[in-house]
Amino acid sequence: MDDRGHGVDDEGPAMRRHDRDYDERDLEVDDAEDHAAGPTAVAVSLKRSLERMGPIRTAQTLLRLNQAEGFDCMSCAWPDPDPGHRSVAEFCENGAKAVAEEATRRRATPEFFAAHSIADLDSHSEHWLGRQGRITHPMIKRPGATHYEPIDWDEAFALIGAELEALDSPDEAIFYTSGRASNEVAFAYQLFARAFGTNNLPDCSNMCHESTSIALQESIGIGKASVTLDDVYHAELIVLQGQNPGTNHPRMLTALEKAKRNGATILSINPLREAGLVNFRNPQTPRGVVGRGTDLSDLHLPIALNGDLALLQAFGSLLVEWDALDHEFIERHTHGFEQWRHHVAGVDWDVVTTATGLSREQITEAATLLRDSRATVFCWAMGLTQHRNAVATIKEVTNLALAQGNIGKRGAGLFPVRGHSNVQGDRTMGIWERPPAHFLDALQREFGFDPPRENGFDTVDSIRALRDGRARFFMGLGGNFVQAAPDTHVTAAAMRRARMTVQVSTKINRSHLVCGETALILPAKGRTEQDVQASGPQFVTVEDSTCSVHASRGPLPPASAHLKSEVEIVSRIAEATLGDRYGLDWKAMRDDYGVVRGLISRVVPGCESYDVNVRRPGGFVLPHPPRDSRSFHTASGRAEFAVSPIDVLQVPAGHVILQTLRSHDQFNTTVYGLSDRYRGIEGGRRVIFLHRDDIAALGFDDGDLVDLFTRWDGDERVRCARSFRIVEYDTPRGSAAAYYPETNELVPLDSTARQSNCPTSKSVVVSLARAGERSGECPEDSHQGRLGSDWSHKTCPDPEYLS
Ligand SMILES: Nc1nc2c(c(=O)[nH]1)N[C@H]1C(S)=C(S)[C@@H](COP(=O)(O)OP(=O)(O)OC[C@H]3O[C@@H](n4cnc5c(=O)[nH]c(N)nc54)[C@H](O)[C@@H]3O)O[C@H]1N2
Ligand SMILES: Nc1nc2c(c(=O)[nH]1)N[C@H]1C(S)=C(S)[C@@H](COP(=O)(O)OP(=O)(O)OC[C@H]3O[C@@H](n4cnc5c(=O)[nH]c(N)nc54)[C@H](O)[C@@H]3O)O[C@H]1N2
Ligand SMILES: [Mo]
Repeated sequence: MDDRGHGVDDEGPAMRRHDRDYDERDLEVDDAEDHAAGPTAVAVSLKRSLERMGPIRTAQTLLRLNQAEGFDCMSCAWPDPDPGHRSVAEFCENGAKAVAEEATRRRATPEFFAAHSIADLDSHSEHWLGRQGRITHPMIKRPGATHYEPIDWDEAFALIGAELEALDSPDEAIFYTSGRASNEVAFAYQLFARAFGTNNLPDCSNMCHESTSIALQESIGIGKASVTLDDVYHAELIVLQGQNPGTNHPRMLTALEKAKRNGATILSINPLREAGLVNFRNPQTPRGVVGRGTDLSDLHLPIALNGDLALLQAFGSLLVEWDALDHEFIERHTHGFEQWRHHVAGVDWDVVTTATGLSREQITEAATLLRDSRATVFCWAMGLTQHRNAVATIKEVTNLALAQGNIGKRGAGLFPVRGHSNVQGDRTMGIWERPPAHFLDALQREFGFDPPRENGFDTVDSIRALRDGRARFFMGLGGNFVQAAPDTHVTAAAMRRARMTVQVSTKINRSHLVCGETALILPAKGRTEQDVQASGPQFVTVEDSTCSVHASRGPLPPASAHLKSEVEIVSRIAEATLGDRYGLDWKAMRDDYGVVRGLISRVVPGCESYDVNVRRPGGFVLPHPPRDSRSFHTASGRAEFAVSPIDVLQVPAGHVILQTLRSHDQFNTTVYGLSDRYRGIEGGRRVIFLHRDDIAALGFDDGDLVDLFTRWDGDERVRCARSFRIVEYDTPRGSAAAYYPETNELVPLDSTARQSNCPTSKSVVVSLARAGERSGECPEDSHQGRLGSDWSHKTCPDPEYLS
């Protein structure tokens, strides 16, 4: 173990023995599990933590995770119980894995970068890259160089400042954010971008809950959840639609268990019968350890991919027919009800049953649950947001909530469950390519400069701009843009056209290897680490899915003495670019984050006395007019019913719809390991889940190796992803699934949700061919080289899954 920045292999001889690229032929398929968590989850958490962090760091981190005086888990945006009601271990298996990933004792040092060329690194999988440990020094790839080499921080900042100043227009620069960034750095970053002169502030939200934000903003006047955790506990009915809580928000299962004990009914709507929807064995209760746990879903609708809009309209028609409506709420608070009633009353049941793959009886049974509930919470995530018709679908969820008065009352509401731990806070702080006028006005009042008023580039538009040479500078505040974005080859080629790319990161990822002419890696302190600045120890703040804002303080010494905090990095870049333009005092901001919080309190609505409120145990809750007082800041001053035609995704014969989703052993593009335990997949990731009859109809057998192809109307290019093993699975006919990011190649850049421009990662129309049979069909074939080199079969083993 060595924290001073030397490349140390803490995984010991076992790891070294198996440190070869992994062979997907070792992949094992077993039955899917019928419950989530249980003792195995605890065992896996501890095993991973001890392996990566050792016993002392494990204790130092896990006992402070999500505690009032501790640090906020970076794995998801699930809210914490009130300070008095947290358990000693207020974390989940995947939270523990996220902490272990960051607090690992391994280090990627300058010696490591000297020993591995960029091309060599690019030949490895995301999993292997992540295993090389924390980056210890700022690094640069100079034009034409084959390797990264260390660079002085001061020189790095000066280079970036000079590059930015040399652009023809500020709009040639792109400032991306991943949703882990704290409120303090997010505020400083957007202030810098706007003082520099651009609204090009895309973020991961553009690929995530953007459809939600747009839909809710238009329907109820604010793009955020209208519930608190207490509402989940007191709901009569909880609808879980397009979400896999057992893997992606495991602490939600504890809340669902509590709701069930209070008498709630759960309706799950998902093509897959995910383990976390079926049964939860809470490892903190005797029943969860030795008993059979708590059954969660009372009714499961195995809907076909993209069928939700049709389903929700059918629900609406039945509620109207049964007069299961809250007429008083509709009368007092809404607009457009009659048009909606008329529209859903005319719903075509043939279309509904075709689009959903469900029978009229199944749908009617589910609708009775809505009818009989006086307080319903609607939860959703990527299964609803990443489709062409996503915005319409989410407005339809809202229609149902409005029709039954399920907003602004206890136990009821709309609950988009966010992904990244602070993605919601980043938006609140102004990370937004389409900032509202009032936010820009507030910036102008506070700082006295004219912020740019035109909308900037979102994620997809940023790729287009880089591709077309309209942008030349890319900075990523966290994240892994190249691997998270759609249409991998198009994105990679676009990024390679940049004159300079700058990545603020903790670990090596693909976006360091697919980069601009000059590329910088600026290593940052993470959430788990102490942050001491000129005025003393600092903390940062974050906002969860339920608008609750609180502080986070890292317990560990930083991974290397050369790391800087994100606030320091951003403020130093700002200084190097703007000097003291507009009198912005960047030094004061980084010396004391309280100064940034002072600015936030004067600019961001709802954040008055910010620095005081966030210091309270548990923090404070931001205002939400529909939740707090049933007021709706829309154009009409009322909540809006929306009328949307049902559009059903047409799938040509010989094709299926593919959704690209997460395994139980990854955080987005960070692949922790190769175990998707709940779905019975061990030791590999290149699988495609298909219904038994689809496998036969397409002429294959379970276990066959296939290549996946997709063609997009807009261009004639065939996209392909090679070598996926067919796994027979309990998914509806015509609905397939495979892991992200291996399949991002297949998501066409121009295939996005209407209005929100979110890539349609959950509805890609694909055809299959026996592996190698249709070779040479794709201009850039992922088999011969994904991003220029051959890594498609390779991933690094996790020692525990071998032997
Ligand atoms: N451990 C872990 N935690 C995470 C993440 C992670 O990668 N790992 N990622 C974080 C982030 S950024 C996010 S956004 C969230 C993501 O959380 P989720 O949205 O749960 O993530 P996905 O794996 O994309 O799962 C989508 C779910 O929707 C279902 N689904 C897909 N298409 C449809 C459809 O058309 N209709 C319906 N009804 N269901 C559908 C899928 O079967 C799957 O269960 O999790 C966050 N938390
Ligand atoms: N096909 C397909 N594509 C998708 C999705 C999908 O479901 N299907 N989901 C989309 C969604 S919901 C999202 S949110 C995006 C995710 O997009 P991103 O947020 O861009 O990607 P991540 O994989 O979360 O980013 C991981 C990287 O963040 C860096 N990092 C980790 N911690 C820190 C930190 O504390 N500070 C800094 N500076 N860096 C850190 C690490 O270097 C790591 O490599 O992907 C989207 N892409
Ligand atoms: Mo996300």
